[in-house]
Amino acid sequence: AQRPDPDAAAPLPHDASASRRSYDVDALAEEIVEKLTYSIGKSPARARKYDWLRAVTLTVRDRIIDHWLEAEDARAASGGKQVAYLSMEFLIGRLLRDAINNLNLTTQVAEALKRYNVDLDMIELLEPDAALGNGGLGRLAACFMESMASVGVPGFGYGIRYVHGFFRQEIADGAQVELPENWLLHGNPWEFERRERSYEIGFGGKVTSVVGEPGKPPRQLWRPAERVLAVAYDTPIVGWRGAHVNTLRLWSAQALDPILLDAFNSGDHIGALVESNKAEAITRVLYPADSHQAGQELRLRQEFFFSSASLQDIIRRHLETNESLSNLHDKVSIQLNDTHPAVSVAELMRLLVDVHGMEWDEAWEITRQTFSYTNHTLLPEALEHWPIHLFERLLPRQMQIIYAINAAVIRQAMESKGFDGGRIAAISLIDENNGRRVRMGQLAFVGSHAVNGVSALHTDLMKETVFHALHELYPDRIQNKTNGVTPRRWLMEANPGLTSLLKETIGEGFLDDISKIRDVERFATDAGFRDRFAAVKRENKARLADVISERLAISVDPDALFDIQVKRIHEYKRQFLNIIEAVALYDQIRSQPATNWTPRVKVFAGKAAPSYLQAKEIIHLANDVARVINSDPAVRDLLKVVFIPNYNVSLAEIIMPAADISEQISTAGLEASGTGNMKFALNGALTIGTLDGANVEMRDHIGEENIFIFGLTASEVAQRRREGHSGRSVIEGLPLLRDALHAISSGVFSPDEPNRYNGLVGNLYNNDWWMIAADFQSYWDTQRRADALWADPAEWNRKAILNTARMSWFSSDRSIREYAADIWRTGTDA
Ligand code: B1N
Repeated sequence: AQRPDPDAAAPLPHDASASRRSYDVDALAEEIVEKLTYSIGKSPARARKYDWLRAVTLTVRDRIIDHWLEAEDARAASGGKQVAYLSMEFLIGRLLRDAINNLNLTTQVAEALKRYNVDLDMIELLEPDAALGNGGLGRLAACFMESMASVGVPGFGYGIRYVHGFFRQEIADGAQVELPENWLLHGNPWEFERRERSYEIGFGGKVTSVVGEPGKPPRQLWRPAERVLAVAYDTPIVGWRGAHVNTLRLWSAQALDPILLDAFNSGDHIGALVESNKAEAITRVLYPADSHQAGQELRLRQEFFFSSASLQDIIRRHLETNESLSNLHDKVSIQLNDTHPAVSVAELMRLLVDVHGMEWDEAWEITRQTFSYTNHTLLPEALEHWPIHLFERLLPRQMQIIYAINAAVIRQAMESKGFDGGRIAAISLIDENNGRRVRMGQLAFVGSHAVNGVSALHTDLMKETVFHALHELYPDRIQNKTNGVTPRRWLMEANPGLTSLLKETIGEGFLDDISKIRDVERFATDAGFRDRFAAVKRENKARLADVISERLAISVDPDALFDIQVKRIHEYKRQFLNIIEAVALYDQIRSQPATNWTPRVKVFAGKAAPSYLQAKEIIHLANDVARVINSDPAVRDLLKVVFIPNYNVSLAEIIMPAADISEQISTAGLEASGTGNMKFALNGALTIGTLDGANVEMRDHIGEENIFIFGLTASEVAQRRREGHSGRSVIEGLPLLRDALHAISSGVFSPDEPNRYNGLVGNLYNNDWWMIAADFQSYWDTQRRADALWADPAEWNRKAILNTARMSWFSSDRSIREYAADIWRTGTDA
C-alpha cells in the first residue's frame, strides 16, 4: 500500500469561531479596502473597476474559506463516504453573485461598496463567465456542484482547467465567427493552485510482464514513453446559507521538464520547448462539439489525463485515512458524467491490480461498486468509440485490461443468459463492424453498479435502444434520474423581482425548501397578485429589450409576446422549424394586414459547433430572416426576429426571466432531457414543446392545460422513419409551409446569394429526417392557440403563475437527493 504523504500536515482541528470573519457592513467595508491596499497594492482613489472586483472577490472568498476548512475537518473526522463527480465540463458562469447570495451577504456587500461610490451590480458584471463546457451537460455538472453543497453531500468535482473555454461567438454578415475565449486573462481569484497535489500521467510506451511471487500470475508493468504532470487547482463551491463548501478540483497539464536544456544549450531554442508545449496542449482548449464525437488523439489524451489524475488523487486521499483499498467503494462513489471519463474503469483496474497489487476479481468487484455512469445522449454520432490502433498506441495497458473485461463479460453472458451471435456483438466492448473500435458506453456500463438516464423518456429509450442487450444481461442496473436546475442561480439570482414578490406573498420558506413555492398556487386567481406578477415579467422583458438594443441596435417592445429559443444550434433541436414559422407568419401578416395579429418578438441565441455546417446555415438563416423582417415597414411592430450573439450562462440569466414562451421543440426522442426548459418554466414562461425529454414530466407536474404540447411522439417518429417518411407530399399539401420554404430557397432572405438555403430546404423535401415538415401544421396551430391565450392576459398570467408554482420538483436539489439515496448511498443533511 502507498505510504502516507510525509508532507501532509497532521489534521488539526480548525477553530472556526476564532477566525470567522464578520458579516457586518463596517467590517466588510474595511476589509475590502484592506484587500485593495495590501493584496492588490492600490489606494481606493486609484483603484480601477477590476481592482474593486478583485478586492470584493477576495473579501467574500475569505468567508467561504472559513466554511471550507470546517467542512474538510468534519469530513476527515467522520470518515464518511464522499462523492467524486468526474466531468469533462463544468459550465460555471460567474461565481461572485452566487457566492454572495449563498452567504446571504447581498445587502451588506452592496452597502459596504456604496460607501466608496461603487455599485455591486456593475462590479459583478465585470467577472468573466467561466465557460468550461458546451451546454446542458456542463451546466448540469455546475448545478449539481451547487446543489451538493446546498443539501450536504460531501464531494469533489473533478475536471479540466481549460485555458480557453468555449469560444466567443460573433455574427459577421449574418454568419457565425468563432473567436478565442480567454477567461484567465486577469487571473482567477477563486482558484488555489495545489502544487502538492500533482500526479504523473503516462502515455504510450510498452507493457512488460514481470514474474511474480511463486504461485502468483506475472504482474504487468506499463512503461509509458511520455509523462506529463497534472497539477490541481481548487475552487470552493459554497452551498445555500454557507452550510457546506465542496471543492471543484480542475487539472492543469505541465511538462515534467519545462525546458530541454541539452537542446537549448546547443542553440535549438524552439526544440527546447517542444515537450512543454506538447504537455500543456492537453488542457489548452475545450472541444466545442456537444453532439459529435471529436475523434482526435488530443481528445482521448484529455479524457485519460483527467481520469487518471482524479483516480490517483482519490486513491491517495483514501490511503491517508485507510489501511488498504479493499474498502474504497465504502468511502467513495465515482460518478462518470457521460462516457468522457469512461476510460477510468480500465485505469482504476490498472491502479488497483498493477500498482497496488490487488487480485483481479477483488479489484473488479470494487471497481464496479465504486463507479456509476450517467448517459446524456442516444444520438449515434455522439456515442464515443475509439479506433483500437489509436487506443492501443496511447494506452497499451488499459487496452489489455479492456480485452480482459470484455472476455469476462461475454463469458458470463453466454453462461448465465445463453447469449450468442447478435446479442454478444451488441454487448461487446469492441465494435467489430466499423474498423474495430472500443465502445466507451459499453465500458462505462459494465464497469458501473448503476447506470442512469436523465429523464423518464430518455431512460426508457436507453433500455429499448443502445443498451437493449446490456439491459437484458443486467436488468437492475439502469435507473432514471431526471435532471434539475439550481433555484438559487436560476430563480433567486436571475430573477430578484420575482423572488421579492414571492417572499412578500408566501414568506421566505421556499428559499430553504423550494417545494414550498407551491403555496403561491392559490394566488393564481388573485387579480392583484396576477398584476404584480405581470409587472415583474414586464420589467424583466424591459431589461432584455435594453440588452437587445445595446448589442444589436434593434428596438423591441416589452409589451409584445417574447417567444424565445436559446440553446445549442442543432438540427434535432429544430431552430429551423421555428424560423420557418416566423417566415410563414411574416407572409400572413403582409397578405392579411387587417387581421388582429399578436405582436411577437422571436428571440434566438446559441452557438454551432465550428465544423457543423448545417447548424451554421441555420444561424445564417435566422440572421438573414431577421434583417429582412425587421426592416420591412409592412410588418410594423407585429413581428421582430432577433439573434443575440454569444449565448452563455450570464446571458441566459437575463433571458430566462424575460420569456413569455419557451420553445422546446426537438424531434421527439432526441433531446435526452433539456434543462433550459426547466429554467424558463420556473420563471413563469409557458412552454411550447414536443413530448420529448423532461418536457413529458414537466407536463405531468404543471398540468397539460398549462403547457402547449404539439407534434409527433417518439414512437410515432420511429414509425415514420421505418416507413420511409419524406417531406415532399406533406409540403405539397400545405401551402403555408410550401410558400415559406419557397421564399427561403428562392433567395428572398439572401438576395446576395439566392441559392444559399437550397440544401437546407432540399433536405425537407427529400428526407425530412427531423420531422420538420411532418410537425409543421401542428406547431403552427399551437402557436395560434398561444396567440389566442395572449389576448386574455388574466388567463395567461394565471397559467404562468401555475408554472412557477409547480416546477419545484425540477430543482437539482431533488436530483441530487435521488442520486445520494439510490446510487451513491451517501447521506444528506436534509
Ligand atoms: O445533456 C444535458 C441534457 O439536458 C441534454 O438533453 C443533452 O443533449 C445534453 C458530447 C454532450 N448530451 N450529450 C452532451 C456534451 C459534450 C460532448 O462533448 C456530448 N450533452 C448532452 C444534461 O443531461
